[in-house]
Amino acid sequence: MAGPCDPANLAGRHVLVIGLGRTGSSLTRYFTARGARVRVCDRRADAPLPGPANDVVEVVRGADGPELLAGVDLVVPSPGVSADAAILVAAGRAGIPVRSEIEVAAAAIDVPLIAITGTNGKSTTTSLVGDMLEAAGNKVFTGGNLGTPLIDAAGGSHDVVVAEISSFQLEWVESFHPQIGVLLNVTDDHLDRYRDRAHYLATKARLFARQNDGDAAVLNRDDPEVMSLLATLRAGVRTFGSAPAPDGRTGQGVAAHVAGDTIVVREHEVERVVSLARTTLRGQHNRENVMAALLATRAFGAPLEALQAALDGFRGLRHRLETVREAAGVAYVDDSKGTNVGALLKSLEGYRDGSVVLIAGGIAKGGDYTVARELLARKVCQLVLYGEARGFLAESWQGATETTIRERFADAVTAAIASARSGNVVLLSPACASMDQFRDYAARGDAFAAIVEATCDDAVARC
Ligand code: UMA
Repeated sequence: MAGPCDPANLAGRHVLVIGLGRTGSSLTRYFTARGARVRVCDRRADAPLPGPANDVVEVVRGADGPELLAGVDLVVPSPGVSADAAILVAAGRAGIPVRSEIEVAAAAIDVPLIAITGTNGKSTTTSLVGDMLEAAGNKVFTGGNLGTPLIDAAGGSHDVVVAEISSFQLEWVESFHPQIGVLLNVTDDHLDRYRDRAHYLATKARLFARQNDGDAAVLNRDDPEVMSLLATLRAGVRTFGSAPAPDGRTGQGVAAHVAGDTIVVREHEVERVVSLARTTLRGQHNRENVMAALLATRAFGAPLEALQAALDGFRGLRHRLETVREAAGVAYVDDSKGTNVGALLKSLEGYRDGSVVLIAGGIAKGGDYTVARELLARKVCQLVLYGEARGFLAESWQGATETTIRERFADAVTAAIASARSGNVVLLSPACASMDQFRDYAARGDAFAAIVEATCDDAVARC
């Protein structure tokens, strides 16, 4: 039965798109190209226009209230719009279908879709899967929450689509159906938007809801919350973990584990080995990302040699433990994309005890930040807190280590640089969202790099 997003039935429909960010602009292009009339709104009066004015697009800026539902027969919110926004509640009451952008996109994508979610590591894993499938000779669209909206894959000539999927994007899906789904891990995040952790996990689990026994679900065996979904899945399950899988926990007999400097992928009776010797991806969390990528790409049928070559050539992501400068024995590392406490834990684990000057702060995401206290005490010699969450973080981590507090980000970075000694790492791993002082995490990471560059250049010039 054709759903409200069926691309063949869009001509003449009246669609309301909420949000004029990346998602809203791409959706507006997509719908108008298929003959729909679009009203696109944004609560910000200065939101960017989606393109030149024309007859089929009505742009409303400075409003996102229920009055905009008049005459509309489909609503597509941007991921940043919360499900309890008045306009979405009113749409529900009026019986107007609400669908997320990924649902609209998936209805128009007619090649295999690999969807990757989890609290942390999904951008790295998505990029790695994209690179691996390209190395295997495929034309690949790699995007989604990573940056390029999934809807941009519609109508393209790809062999396969690889998408990072956030919980926000899974809020309004009914028939979203990836052939290969990956759930990396679940830790506290976005608890300012979900009732509790169970609600957050249930939202992530919607990734698998439409899968059937011809599909693959890739799960982290070491994460009990991820594994709690096992009984609900219809897809063939493939798991990864730090130790070999005990019998009976791997579904179809396909699993991966770490063995020294290698990953062993066991496919029924056959074991294949992938070397980690040449990869720049460090730390246990990256081993998990690599195992997930290997299982997803093997489920797609990619040959091992191509996967190894892509892994060896993969250089990691911007703002994800990215070393932006090394000077006077100090490394400056931008992990601005680490916007929750789980990401902070994973990043800190990779460093020597007592070596880290940590910059954290921004807007806290809810949840329990005290879980980081013990690791902070061990790894961090100087903690510099900034932004809206500075008081909350200082309280959560009280007594863990020497702490400096600044309101402005730039002042925090300057204080961190001043306190660093040879052998230290100045690490921006904020554990919080950036939007109190920046457009997004990338702008925060760029600001960090710019201050580091200017300060180090200045120091060199003074010598
Ligand atoms: N807006 C309203 N009303 C609201 C809420 C927002 O009008 O109630 C407007 C805002 O004023 C703004 C626009 O909506 O102008 C922005 O929409 P958006 O926040 O959804 O941003 P997009 O530019 O469309 O980016 C989104 C994702 N953003 C979020 O999920 C918050 C991007 O993920 C994603 O890369 C992009 O779609 C393409 O898929 C970013 C992110 O932070 C990286 N994601 C979260 C995360 O990774 O933790 C989930």
